[in-house]
Amino acid sequence: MTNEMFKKEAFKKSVKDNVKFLYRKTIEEATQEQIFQAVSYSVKDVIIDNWLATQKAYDEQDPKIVYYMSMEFLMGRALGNNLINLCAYGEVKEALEELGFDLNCIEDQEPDPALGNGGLGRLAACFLDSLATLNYAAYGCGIRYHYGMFKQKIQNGYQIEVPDNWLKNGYPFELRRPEYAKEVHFGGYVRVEYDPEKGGNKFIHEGYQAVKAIPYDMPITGYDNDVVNTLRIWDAEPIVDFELDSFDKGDYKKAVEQENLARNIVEVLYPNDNHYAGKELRLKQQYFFVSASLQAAIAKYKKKHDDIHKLYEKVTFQMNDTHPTVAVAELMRILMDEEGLGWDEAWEVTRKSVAYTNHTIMSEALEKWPIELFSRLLPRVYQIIEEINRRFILEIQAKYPGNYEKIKKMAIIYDGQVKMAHLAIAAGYSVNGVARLHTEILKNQELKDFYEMMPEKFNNKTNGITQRRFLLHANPLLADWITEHIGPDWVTDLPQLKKLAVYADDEKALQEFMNIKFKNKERLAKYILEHNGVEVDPHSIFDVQVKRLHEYKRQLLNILHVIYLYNQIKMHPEMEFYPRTFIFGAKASAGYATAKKIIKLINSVADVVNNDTSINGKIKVVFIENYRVSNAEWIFAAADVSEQISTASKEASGTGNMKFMLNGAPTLGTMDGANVEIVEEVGAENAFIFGLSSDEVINYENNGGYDPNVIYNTDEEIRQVLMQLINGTFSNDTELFRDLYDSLLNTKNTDRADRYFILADFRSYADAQKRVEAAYRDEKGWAKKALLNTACSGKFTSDRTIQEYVDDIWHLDKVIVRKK
Ligand code: GPV
Repeated sequence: MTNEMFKKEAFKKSVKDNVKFLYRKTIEEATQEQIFQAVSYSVKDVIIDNWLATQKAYDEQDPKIVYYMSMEFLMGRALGNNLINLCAYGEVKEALEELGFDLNCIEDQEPDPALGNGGLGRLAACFLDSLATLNYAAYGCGIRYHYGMFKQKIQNGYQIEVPDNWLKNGYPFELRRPEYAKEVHFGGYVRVEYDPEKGGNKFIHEGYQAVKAIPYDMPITGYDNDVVNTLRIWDAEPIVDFELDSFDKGDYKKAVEQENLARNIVEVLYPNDNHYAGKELRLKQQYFFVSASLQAAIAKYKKKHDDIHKLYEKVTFQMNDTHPTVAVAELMRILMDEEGLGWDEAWEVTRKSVAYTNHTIMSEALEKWPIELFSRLLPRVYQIIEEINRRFILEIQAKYPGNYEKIKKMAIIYDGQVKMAHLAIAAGYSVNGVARLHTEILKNQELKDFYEMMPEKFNNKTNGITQRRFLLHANPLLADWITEHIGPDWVTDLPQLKKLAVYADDEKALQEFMNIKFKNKERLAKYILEHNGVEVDPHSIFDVQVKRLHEYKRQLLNILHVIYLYNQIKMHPEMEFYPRTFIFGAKASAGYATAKKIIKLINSVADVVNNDTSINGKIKVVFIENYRVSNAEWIFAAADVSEQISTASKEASGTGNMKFMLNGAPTLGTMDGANVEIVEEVGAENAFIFGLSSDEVINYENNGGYDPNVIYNTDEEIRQVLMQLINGTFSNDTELFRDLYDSLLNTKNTDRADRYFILADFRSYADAQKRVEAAYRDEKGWAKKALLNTACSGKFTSDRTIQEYVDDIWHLDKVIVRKK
């Protein structure tokens, strides 16, 4: 049911009024960007009504609220998504057409808010969409970075990072809320004082630097239910503008420091994915948004409730990885120092209020802060962690008397470091992994000791994605086709897609399904031509790997295999080969040299292969610049093959895998993360699985690795590929890819050769790729596989994931919003 506002004439008038009001221009004079702003304000008008109605409903019904605490929210563009969720996309498109504008182009004016790196941040965004759609009261809590994920340019094959000033023209979908500002304190010292009233000690934090946290709210619209939740991201401002006063008092230095702190703290998102860098500013960011968010949550609770002991009945905090886990100690601090609770009371409330999600087993991602840094920056919070640690060690000792190994492995503070995951697990009432296999590895390997001590906390929540963005908005042709065949309910009930399975042998349906895929491939081909200057043939197989660049994700395996195919075609020009377009898209963390070198290699291989006329265009390699949410939507819709080829055990879940599946691309992958569950849903015959199992990988790792040189010495074709990295085939500089070559064969720069089992899996991968080609030649057979992938993707909606969080962890109440 659409709002009156979206009736064409009313909407057109509203847009015209906004253009006049905002820019003193007529529609004819306005730029596309100005039209985008005007349209967004018209849409925001409607949203604000729903926002108010939602707040009112929450006030009246007093539901339990989840606060999803995350350093990252990779929202993607809001305009199109809001129109989709308000069920007004079609009407607005038509209204704009009548004004002479193309909604797609207007959407394209919006900066892509990239306040996240990759999967973890995008998951947070999908969760907010599902929470609103399922009528649950939720806040996203995060940081309003002035610069989000950098913009990637490719120059001469190298990644160049360009700052992404997403706020440059003002962002229409945010609302500054200065009335909810909070103060956050850093540094200083703790003074202990006897408090006769309490009959105990009082801890007073003094000499700190203060920063003002100002919330900006972004609306999160539910699908067709009038719910509008809030993503609250915090900006920092100096407490006082520069004061001569403090100069006189000799506090000049401090006044300047305080101002700099405010300026620096929210400046930029750390571009690390699955990697901990240990920077002090990062810990400042964490504490900054966690403290502000907790203060706001408690203030909101206290408006309606007077017993702080029962906070957990109405409030729950989900910690998205260890990044916000300082929340455990900060909540203790607020409860004790500000609310006056004793330790045991505060601990009971805290332990019932916080829950933790683990997103990786990669050891380099584990956050461990040096005591020195931590205690200097957050002296009172550190004191509290020491006490939590002391008591936790007593518990370990009580359970395992005399077993000092356990303490060494499980303590929160050990070896001069504060281990954030241990803090989260010791305090949290729930610890979850993000796919079944990942959770099993946590329980049996990485967090085994914790699992044995407190098995009741551990649970799995397999990730999901929102079909509203990744099908309804991303792939309108397929969305319409699905609705024609099974009705529209899949938009909020994705398992309905199963009904498509009856068309798996229906030639007409299969033909239509593949025609849509072809149109989406044409759309992507056009994008690639415009943005990369490379011509690709939509009749070729679109074989796609898009995700962050990381060694464990093995883009290197993919490109080495491309080299191998290229060699085969050159050696046997008569060989049958179905034309293939290998599409890559990936950002590398700015400081991750190996990852950047792999980008260069992909582009160098592309240069050679794409320009070698002797192979008749049978292989094309494309590196899509600046992969992000907005172009991802087009890429998923156009993919034939979904590359999910991480070293088994390393990818906690993956979520791109689900987006490909939803759009009808079979998985070519290892038995890793959620791939396992994808294969379970769609059937092994509709996927292409290869490689070592996670058990095999872990087994090798526990026994010192394996020897890739055996493969190198016995497999001539693999050896040839590796030699080509250092013999000038892809670069005149034979040293350029030497490090990549070395990383595969010797221990020069690492402790283990081929850490990610690329050579071990190479043959098995090449074989799976052969099976892909054979399957694709069978047109009907392939169409059936593609369609069944869509049909079987129902499990992977984030609606399901969120409902599981609600049922097993959060226990929220549904809220109905009715507007007058
Ligand atoms: I830790 N993930 C991420 O994107 N960034 C991180 O810093 C960490 C984890 C990802 C995992 O790598 C994916 O496997 C997973 O699907 C995603 O988090 C969401 O759970």
